[in-house]
Amino acid sequence: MINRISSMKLAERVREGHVRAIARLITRVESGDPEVRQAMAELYKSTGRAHVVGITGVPGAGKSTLVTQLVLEYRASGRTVGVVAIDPSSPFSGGAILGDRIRMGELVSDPGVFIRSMATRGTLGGLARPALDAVDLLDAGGFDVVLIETVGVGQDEVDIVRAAHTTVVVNAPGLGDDIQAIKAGVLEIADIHVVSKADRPDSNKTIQELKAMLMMSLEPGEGVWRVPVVPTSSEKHTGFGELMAAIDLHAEHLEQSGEITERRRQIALTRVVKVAEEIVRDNFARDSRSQTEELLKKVTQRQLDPHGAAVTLLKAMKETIHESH
Ligand SMILES: Nc1nc2c(ncn2[C@@H]2O[C@H](COP(=O)(O)OP(=O)(O)OP(=O)(O)O)[C@@H](O)[C@H]2O)c(=O)[nH]1
Ligand SMILES: [Mg+2]
Repeated sequence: MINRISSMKLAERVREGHVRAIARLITRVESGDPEVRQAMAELYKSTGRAHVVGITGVPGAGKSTLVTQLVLEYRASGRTVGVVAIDPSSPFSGGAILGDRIRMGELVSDPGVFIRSMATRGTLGGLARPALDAVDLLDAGGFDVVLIETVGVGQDEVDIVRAAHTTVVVNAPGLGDDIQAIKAGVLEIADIHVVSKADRPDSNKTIQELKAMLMMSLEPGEGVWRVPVVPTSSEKHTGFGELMAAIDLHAEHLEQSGEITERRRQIALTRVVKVAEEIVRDNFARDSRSQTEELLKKVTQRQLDPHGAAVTLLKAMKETIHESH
């Protein structure tokens, strides 16, 4: 392309808070553009300021609706908000996506809000890297809070919320008898539970069940975070202020207890491992070298065990991984 602006130049603009530059770099990150890596590495130095909130729950739990309402709360409190939504049900791409379409209209024209929907299909490798790169871009761009919406199904999606400071699990009433969070394996990663659609008569049952469940897993002791259950309703416009307050309280708890250090370490670990996994998977996928085929044949014929083959391949890979990967 003629006169294509470099990613480094765009990174500079991101740091100055230009949202167009954020949008363009997210697109490059999504397309796996190798030129963007150096810019992302540079930008990473300017991250670490935003409070990152992961919002997860089963399909249809009410996540997108909740995110929209929460964005409005943050704006009313004077904070800027970036949203990265991994929204498979979204009929849109790269734009506004969330539940409450009419109120979304207000948000789209607000420079204190940036919303990006990311594709779940057609991306090379996993979702985690582009999604977390997008979070970095919003963080470096000066957004106070970054919300990540993902469906709580699948390892990649769970790993994305693991890279958040505060994780909110959304539970909807009437989606089955069991607590969905347990089924989806996200009960224990919740810092805050939301029972959405609290205008529905069956929501009380869900609230009670969740509270009972949390009582059982309660750790004794002072200074331990007590996972709250926050009912919300977008119909009645209730609970979103309480949810924002609970997130703020959790952020405060992390700081005051010193847990933030361990949380940051955990986030760093998740991210490094995710990228390493992706690099390895990528290399395997594109590696048609005869050595791979040779090794696979040996494994099939029981001349070599899978572990031995993996170690051999990883050693060989070391030579071919580029910085810009
Ligand atoms: N009654 C009621 N319905 C709600 C509420 N919040 C969301 N809904 C409805 O629940 C359905 C799912 O809402 P979404 O916000 O799209 O849920 P989601 O979790 O983002 O869904 P996916 O992204 O597809 O996983 C929609 O039909 C919403 O209108 C609420 O507070 N009360
Ligand atoms: Mg959604």
